[in-house]
Amino acid sequence: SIEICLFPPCAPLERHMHPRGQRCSRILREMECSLTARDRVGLQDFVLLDAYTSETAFLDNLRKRFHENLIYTYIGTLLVSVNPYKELGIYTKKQMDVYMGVNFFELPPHIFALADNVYRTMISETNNHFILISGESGAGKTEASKKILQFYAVSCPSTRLLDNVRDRLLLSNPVLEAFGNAKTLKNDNSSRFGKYMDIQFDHRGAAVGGHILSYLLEKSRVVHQNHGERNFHVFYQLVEGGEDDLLRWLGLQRSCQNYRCLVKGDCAKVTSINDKNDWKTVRKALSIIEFSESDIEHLFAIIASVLHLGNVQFDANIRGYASLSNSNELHWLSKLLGIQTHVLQEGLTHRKIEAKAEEVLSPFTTEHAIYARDALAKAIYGRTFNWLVNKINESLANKDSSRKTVIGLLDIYGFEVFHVNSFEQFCINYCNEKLQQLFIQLTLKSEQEEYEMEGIEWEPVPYFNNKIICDLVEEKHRGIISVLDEECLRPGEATDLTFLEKLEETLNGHPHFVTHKLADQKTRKTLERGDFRLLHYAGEVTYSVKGFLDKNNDLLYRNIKDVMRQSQNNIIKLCFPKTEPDTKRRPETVATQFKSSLAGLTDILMSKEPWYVRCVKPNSGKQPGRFDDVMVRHQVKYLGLMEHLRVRRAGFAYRRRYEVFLQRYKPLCPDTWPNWKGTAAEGVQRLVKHLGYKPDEYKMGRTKIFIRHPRTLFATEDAFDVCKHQLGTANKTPARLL
Ligand code: AD9
Ligand code: MG
Repeated sequence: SIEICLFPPCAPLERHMHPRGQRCSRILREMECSLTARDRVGLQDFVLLDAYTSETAFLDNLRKRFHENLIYTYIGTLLVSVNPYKELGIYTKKQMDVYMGVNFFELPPHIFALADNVYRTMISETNNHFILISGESGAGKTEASKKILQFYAVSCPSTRLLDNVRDRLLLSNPVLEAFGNAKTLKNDNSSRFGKYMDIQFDHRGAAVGGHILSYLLEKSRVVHQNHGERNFHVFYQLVEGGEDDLLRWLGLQRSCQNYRCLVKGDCAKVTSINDKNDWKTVRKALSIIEFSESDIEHLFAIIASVLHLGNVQFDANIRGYASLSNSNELHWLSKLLGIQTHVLQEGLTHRKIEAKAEEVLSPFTTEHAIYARDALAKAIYGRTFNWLVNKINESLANKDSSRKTVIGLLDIYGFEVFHVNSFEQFCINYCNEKLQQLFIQLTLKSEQEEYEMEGIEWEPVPYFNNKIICDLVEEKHRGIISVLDEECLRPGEATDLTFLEKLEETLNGHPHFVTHKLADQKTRKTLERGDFRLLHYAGEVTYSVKGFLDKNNDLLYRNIKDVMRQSQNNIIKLCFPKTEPDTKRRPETVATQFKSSLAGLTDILMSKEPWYVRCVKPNSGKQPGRFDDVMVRHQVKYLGLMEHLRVRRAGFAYRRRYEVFLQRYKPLCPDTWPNWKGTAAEGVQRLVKHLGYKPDEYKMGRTKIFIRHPRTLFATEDAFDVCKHQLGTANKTPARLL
């Protein structure tokens, strides 16, 4: 079988293929082989693409590589990754070793190369970095972030003490995925929360701690799942994998079919998921992250109580009010939450209202009771999730106060469009708009700065700026969130439909907003009356306004909170503290909280050096080997990859620090080989003169050489290939060969 040559001195731009197990013999003839391979496996850096403005050429290169199982390609230092939907065996310890400490462009593109480069830059420049991983749902963001973390876990220096930190960092993943990921129609392991993780390193480069920030968990999934989707993994894991004794203690039966909130989407079993094994992993991880046995018990009790709560049903009594149909669930809820039965029962069927100076109990209708039950289930789960993140953070916290540098990993839910889209998709897609905006600001800004800093003339590249869509969502007074919040302030009067009307009034004529009423005749046919459509950077999404007000308010009746405060369950006690902020003051709405947390995230990221992984989904069927041209072309467009490439190529395809360039190519010139005594810039000047670079082919910046065309570099590389071979066999002054 054939493998790509990984022999270090082999051509760094494109490795040739040779029989597995055979070492590269580095003979001249192989240069031809290398060139054919280049043809077959495509270019590993789009910057080297001659037809760099052609989307078709871009796509051809990506496809060619994909079919050779080469899922990674660079645009300069940006990594494009195409989800292979199969195991490629490229993440082994051996592969990690290959990439450790090797120059970025020396080896074929890989997520490990990026991780290694970020790490080494952080060490050498002692500054903070972040890796922004983006792409639509199912494109491979979470997998990429896990690979990066695994790479650091293996490659960073470690001691026995640090091994603990390393294990906890790694094991926080299965735990958070169990509680925060779920099967959706787009992805069997879809992240339903946003995650930003700082990995902290000490001055020796050892990973000494970490911190996780989580963003808006899609809580509604606890009580409702669309057809073909599941609740959060942890529920299925517990029911399928929990030990008999544990299930007995929790009052659970070993069948997901018994729990209403697990079967709404009618797909409790997923072939790609082994809930039983995953349970074992999570169970073990919790112990290693140092959750106490009592915390673990209380945590399991909460998961079980959400399942029981989902089975609570109500009947209407003769006066039409809700009463519990069955006392069995109540019994278990009471036991697991440590709340007296009658208190729980009252909380689930009544609300307290203030009438004059008194508080009176007002019974719920069944419909109201179901609403309150679901709100409680969501609140319990959502707050427990936050508790979990805090607890993991405690365990990852580094006690030592010495100066640390960090690498932040951002893995957020990807852009998603379903048949019906609601408030959750609105928030998720808004988040993706914000990240795209950040990407645009940072890439264009940094590129411009680089040219300026190096004193190189720069030509701006036109691109679509999605700021207009971010503003449409978040602008004060006239943005969608503002209008929504205003409607939420009119309880009793406002409805989802009045919200839509307000939107129509405020946003009439906006180029990225359309509704049935505002649309032209042709578009109108594609919209329902209760819909609004946003023209996102990544495509059109039609949102149904149904539920927007409720979900944005996310209200939990005060008396049910009081009930929860009586709980003997330690976690619930912390989640429903006695001294919750003033209940009279209106809490911030969900969308507004999300907006502020994203603004906070932007600030965090802006203070660090950015790196990018752009993930591409090759087909919508989760199939290996299928590259859907239309779908990929669309992503290449909206991810702004062509613009990014154009910006990178604006004038110069390739740039390298003088020291690095000289170090690599110095054998090509008798003046610089074996050692150059002057400055690196002078050495490079001497070198390129010797190589016969024409004046318009390159520019000397302050710290880097900029090369206009890839072919110049190819020629240098080819010369270098020959020279290395000659050096290896004859040890002669290589320059004679030129
Ligand atoms: V979402 O926005 O959270 O819904 P992600 O995170 O972008 O989405 P994820 O990383 O979960 O997608 O990848 C989806 C699935 O694709 C994984 O469960 C794997 O089965 C598959 N995948 C992704 N990347 C790779 C890879 N590098 N190698 C093999 C992969 N399989
Ligand atoms: Mg994910």
